[in-house]
Amino acid sequence: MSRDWRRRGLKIERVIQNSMSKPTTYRFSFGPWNISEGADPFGPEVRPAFPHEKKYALYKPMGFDGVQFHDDDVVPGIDELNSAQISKQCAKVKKMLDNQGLTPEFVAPRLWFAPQTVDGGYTSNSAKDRKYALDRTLRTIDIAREIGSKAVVLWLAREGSYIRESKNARLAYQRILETINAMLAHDKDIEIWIEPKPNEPTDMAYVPTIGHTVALAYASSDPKRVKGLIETAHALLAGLDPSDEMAFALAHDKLGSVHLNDQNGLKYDQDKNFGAANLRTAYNQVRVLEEAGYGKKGEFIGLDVKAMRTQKGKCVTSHLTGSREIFLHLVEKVRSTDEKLVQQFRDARDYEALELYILKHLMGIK
Ligand code: 3MF
Ligand code: MG
Repeated sequence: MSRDWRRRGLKIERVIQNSMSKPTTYRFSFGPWNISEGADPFGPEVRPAFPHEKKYALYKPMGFDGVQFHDDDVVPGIDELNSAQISKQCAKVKKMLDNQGLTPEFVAPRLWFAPQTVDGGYTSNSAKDRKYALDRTLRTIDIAREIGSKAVVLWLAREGSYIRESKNARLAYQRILETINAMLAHDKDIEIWIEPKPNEPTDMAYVPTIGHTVALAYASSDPKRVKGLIETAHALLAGLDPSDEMAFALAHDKLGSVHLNDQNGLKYDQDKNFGAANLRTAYNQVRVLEEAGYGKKGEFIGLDVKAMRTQKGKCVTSHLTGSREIFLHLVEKVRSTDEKLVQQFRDARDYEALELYILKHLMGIK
């Protein structure tokens, strides 16, 4: 184990050196749900509907190359269709992606809408509902393969509890692990990226942080194929620093993707524009990604940002292009950070001077 860690340490140093020599060209992705009509739990849509199929033509002109899907974004009405019908729809989506020159980054089973998932899928107390969740997940893997995607994302929305006494938490972890192993056995190439979130819609989720995700990965039957997807807002809701969460995943070679956005304090999941609540936290996320060479193996910079309800338009996209723009500006800020100076301040343990330097650098003050 300790030798393994030494090797990993050396590898991290090599990655740091590599990433300094060849700048990464970042590729961006988002899911069609990011372009919404503005409904929230307190009111209906405020903008005219924009058809799902038309959204894909917007990606490239907006500077995005990757599409994130839910299973029913690819195959609407999935529960009513047989496997031949599902395959036919997948072929149609694949052709559309090929025509547009887009990459399907991942497919995620939407296990929080159907009546069978009211109390969770994999961790439901009902064997019948657990079977529904597993069947739908295995079908999601098939869909991912058919449209040419190498990963399935598990946002474990309702795998948690509203009251602690309602489920056996130890059994719940076992059931999540069994599901992961069944997925790995179903397909020998697919990667599983777990997206942790501490709460909402449940009171407490069973996989709230990247630490839980990484533990599940190592406990699984094929740890190399189980990784995490870190969302800024989810880490902040857990009271953690998103850049440290990313660094932890990267140290284990387990950052499959990211959902960059922002969050203003401990409240509902806001999915604000990247950098909108805390520019310094955003800078540090970019710094960690850049330093690790994230993106060099084709990983995407995924965004999960919500358009403001107040925004007018038939199809609103400026929250996405704006977040992408801020990310790229922060890449420049990271690349122009005087790392020699940072090292001098570290050596002298003068963190007051280091902090002032970083703040002035972010403000563009020499
Ligand atoms: C939930 C989320 C979701 C997931 C998406 C993919 C709306 O808080 O962040 O985005 O990322 O459903 O599983
Ligand atoms: Mg998300």
